[in-house]
Amino acid sequence: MERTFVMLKPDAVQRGLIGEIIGRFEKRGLKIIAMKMLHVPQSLAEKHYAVHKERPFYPGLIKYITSGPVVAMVLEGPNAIQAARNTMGATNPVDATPGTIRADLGMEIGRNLVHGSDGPETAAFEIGLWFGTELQSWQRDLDRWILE
Ligand code: D4T
Repeated sequence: MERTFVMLKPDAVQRGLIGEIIGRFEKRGLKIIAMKMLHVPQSLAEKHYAVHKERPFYPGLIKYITSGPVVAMVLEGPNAIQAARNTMGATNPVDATPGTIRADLGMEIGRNLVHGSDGPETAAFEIGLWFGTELQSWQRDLDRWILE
């Protein structure tokens, strides 16, 4: 079992797409084991996007992510990191495959609706940063019909 961090960005919340987007992860079979809505403090945004600090888009990215509430969650499942990223689609919605969240609902990279961890180390870092270490999974009775 793998865990990944996923965040619905402020455009997803403002556009009333929380249910639509979470529904796609949930229906696919990724299990939500933690979730919260919050206004991202500047300090958390800077820690989350520290790897992009020197990039030209960094100031706009921080402004965007702190511009309104987000919905942060931890998803669990086999290959959860890749499964979530494939459900989201390419970073730039114009390159994303139809059927993915970003292709179906987005237009530009600076409003790409959703974030998902890009690897096991990033996932561990981001889950710790946003939720701490005390996460508990739960038994889903449907699992035997979703997972072999
Ligand atoms: P996130 O981190 O939001 O899930 O996106 P990705 O993992 O798919 O992509 P990323 O880390 O390369 O980019 C982080 C974030 O920065 C925005 N961005 C990125 C941007 O506004 N302009 C750019 O040129 C790039 C490369 C979008 C996602």
